[in-house]
Amino acid sequence: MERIKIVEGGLSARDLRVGIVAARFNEFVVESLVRGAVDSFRRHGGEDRDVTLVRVPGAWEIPLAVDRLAGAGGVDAIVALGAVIRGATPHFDYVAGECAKGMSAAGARHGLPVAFGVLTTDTIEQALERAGTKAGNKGADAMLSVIEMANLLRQLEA
Ligand code: INI
Repeated sequence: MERIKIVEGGLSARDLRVGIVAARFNEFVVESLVRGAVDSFRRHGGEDRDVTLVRVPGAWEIPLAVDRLAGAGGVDAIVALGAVIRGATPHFDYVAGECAKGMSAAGARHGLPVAFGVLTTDTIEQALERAGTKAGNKGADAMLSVIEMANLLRQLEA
């Protein structure tokens, strides 16, 4: 193992520029995710002036905004935040599925780390648990994953 070259990204947000694309739908939940993501960025050494927050109506609209933001070239990584909560109709499956597929395609198209911080839950309670209560804050987790990935990509380019 000593001879294996290990490449991994660190968790310092110093000198990183990040975009946050956040849905307004289920705003009560999503705002907690946004707060968690920003807090995580600051705690890891990031500066507020290096954060661009883009708001969109709902999770369905996230991929297009991620694509444009990534294409504009001003950020090193993007965190997508939303909450899709299952209702009585199949609407959930379309919104959650297209949101996930679209944002992963946008990340791949532009070679940029994009974190999937979109909650997909059966109930509002499950969403709240993941937005800063019992099960942590998935916005903070998503931010950590893009910090690591952005640093990893820098190392792989060097
Ligand atoms: N958008 C969400 O972000 N979460 C949801 O739970 C949701 N539900 O359940 O309908 C939702 N719908 C709106 C959708 O994202 C679009 O904004 C809308 O369809 C207009 O294009």
